Amino acid sequence: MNLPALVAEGFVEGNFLGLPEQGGTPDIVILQVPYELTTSYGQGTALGPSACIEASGQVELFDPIIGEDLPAGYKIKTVEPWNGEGGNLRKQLDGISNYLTPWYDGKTFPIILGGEHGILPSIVHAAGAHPLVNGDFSQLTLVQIDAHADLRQELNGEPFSHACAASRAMDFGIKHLYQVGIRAFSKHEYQRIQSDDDITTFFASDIHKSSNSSWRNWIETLTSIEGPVHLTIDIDGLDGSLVPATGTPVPGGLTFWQTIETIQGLFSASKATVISMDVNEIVPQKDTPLTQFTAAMIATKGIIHHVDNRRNGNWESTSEADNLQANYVSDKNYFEKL
Ligand SMILES: [Mn+2]
Repeated sequence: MNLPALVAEGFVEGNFLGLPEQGGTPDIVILQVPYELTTSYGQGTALGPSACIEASGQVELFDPIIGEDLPAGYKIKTVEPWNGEGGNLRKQLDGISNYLTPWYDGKTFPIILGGEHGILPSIVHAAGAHPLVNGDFSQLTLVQIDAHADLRQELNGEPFSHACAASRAMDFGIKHLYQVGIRAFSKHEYQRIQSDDDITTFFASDIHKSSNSSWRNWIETLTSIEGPVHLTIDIDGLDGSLVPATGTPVPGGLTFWQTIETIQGLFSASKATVISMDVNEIVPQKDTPLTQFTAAMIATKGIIHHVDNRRNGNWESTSEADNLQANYVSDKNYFEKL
């Protein structure tokens, strides 16, 4: 990539948006999980997080939603990437979870860059440490933007494949799974979507019909969510033309603005607290940085709306964090024991 055209004074290479470090407890952390083990088609998700951070140097710091440049008085920290330790898949999943867990203290908003979607079970496990979840996963809602339902029980014998990410998240007994953009799924996944009361899916084929109200229903559904929420964005949920380098680009997905409206709708839900988000399946595009730049813009929108939530008092967990977190200690070897 060429030198950033928007280089601001104090631009720090390797930091998200080039923002310099500040001392003290960060308000927002950018976490990098360059994990790639089971990706079935394309390759390169391990290089995705760093490519996204490099591309973020081109993203504008100003957004009219908060009316000023980021960091807008908040501390945004880019954390060293997960080191890849493990030895086998389940130990790696534990390693990822242990890398993420300290940031789920209710004081900091984690934005996780992946890496293949197989990291989702580790994220959900780590989210158990958040004061609003406090080990009770039935409090936690998951909102998923994706092309694929990710509801397979296993793929090629592997239950922790990226194709099973949502299934493994459901295994924690979460409150509800909302999906949008879904357009690639097996017969079994379709049947589960139809029959499981804990799953609500908005198919891409419906949201793009100009004659029906599916899209408005989706946004209204988001604004009615209550309690702690994790937002997981598989960038292949966007139309393949926006993210052509991702592992499995699929035509007919969300437009960029539908993705932004989804983020906006969820963060503005008055009874929900978005405790974290991830942007995954990022693969560096060689000929143009479009794929990683799209991911960087989406992650930046998450920062903007989180800042907006803090200003509007919709980040309620902080005052309770010290009392509640002591009650629950997450198992550092959870996946290994499964
Ligand atoms: Mn996925």
